[in-house]
Amino acid sequence: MFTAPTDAHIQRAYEHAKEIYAGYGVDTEQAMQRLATIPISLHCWQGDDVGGFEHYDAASGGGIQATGNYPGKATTPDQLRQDAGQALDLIPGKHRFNLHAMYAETAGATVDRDALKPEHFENWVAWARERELGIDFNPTCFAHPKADDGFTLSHYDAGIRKFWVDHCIASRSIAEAIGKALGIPCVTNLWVPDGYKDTPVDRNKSRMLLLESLDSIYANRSNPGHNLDAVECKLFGIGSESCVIGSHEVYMGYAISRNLLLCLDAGHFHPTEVISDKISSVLLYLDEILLHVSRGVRWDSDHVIVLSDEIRAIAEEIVRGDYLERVHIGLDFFDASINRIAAWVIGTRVMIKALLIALLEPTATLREFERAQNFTARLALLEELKTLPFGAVWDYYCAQQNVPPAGAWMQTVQQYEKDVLAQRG
Ligand code: RNT
Ligand code: ZN
Repeated sequence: MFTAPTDAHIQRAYEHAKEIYAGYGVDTEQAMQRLATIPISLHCWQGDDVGGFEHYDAASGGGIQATGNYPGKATTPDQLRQDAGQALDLIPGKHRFNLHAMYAETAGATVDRDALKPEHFENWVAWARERELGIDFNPTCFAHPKADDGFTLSHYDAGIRKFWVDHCIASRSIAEAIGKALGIPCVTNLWVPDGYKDTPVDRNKSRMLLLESLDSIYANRSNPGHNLDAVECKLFGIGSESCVIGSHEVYMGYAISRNLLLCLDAGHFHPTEVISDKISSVLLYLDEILLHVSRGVRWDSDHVIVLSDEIRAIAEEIVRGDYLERVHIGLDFFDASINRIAAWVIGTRVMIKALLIALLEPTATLREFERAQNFTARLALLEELKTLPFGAVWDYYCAQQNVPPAGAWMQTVQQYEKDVLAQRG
């Protein structure tokens, strides 16, 4: 079923593909070289269904929900690292790992979120250093008793607001320490679930409270060499259908006025709105942005990404706009109904593949057509490009990066499932 093509086969197919692309003026070698420099941030939470290692009796998961019960979920930090390590071994290139505060290691002690310290992430840093990974970070403002009514930074109770402000400040300090230790800046993304299930009468007050909390959190600026701060908006969530306090407009204005990064999550807008169209818009005003690449099916369902038109369009926008240095690419999907390691591998390989396809595009030619208003030629060429043999270049790239090509990686995942996942209680 999942057979590996031979090296000779990969080589032959690549030589053929290289010639075809050269005919379009595209240098496949250059595309692969560029591709190898683009890090993707793998989210730790795909490995355990956004669980974390704390044991709070919390009713609310902040409206984000992994569905499914696939056996073998990681339940300890070591298991999560082992699983993520297996996934990373099957993904070409050097990447990043995205942690949430709820993945702290407190050695059995109860440390509430406002008291978390860099030392609680030491094992993660050691692991990242060993694997040459950058780390990204997120305060966890959900799945906690103090978030059970769905409000955190915009809560009417000043004490609860302070708790979450302190947690976010603690998270930023941890991120700075991590970025400093690794010598690669951490991107710290803030998302809060705050919002109203039913129609509120005072949207303004809640948004003013959020703004006040945010200003306390970001009062001290980070050294950009250690930490970059991003804020993530949302249109609606389960339990916040009528009004999300941190809407797009709230955070767009906030990021611009405070010089922060804006995080665009592919599932956080109206269903026919796409973030591929937003990248060039928001980058008129912001230096850098963060993406949460995800796939909504009918709603913000966080399905594993596939090589869809929109994922390709996101990659094309980044490459065509020459935004690779300004766009941080993070993943944000979670599926508990399939092998979780495969989910990481499939989604991350899709993102890299989409970037490869974008790098193999004869963009200059397309741009000339567009400037000459030759939209017929533009459409014709765009359609022709869709059937060029990028798969052969992809296989060759995987081999070059010492990871299995095509479906061959699934053999490893299936073996790992038998040897490791099936042995977990
Ligand atoms: C929720 C946001 C947020 C989370 C992660 C776990 O709607 O997308 O980014 O998915 O922080
Ligand atoms: Zn997100």
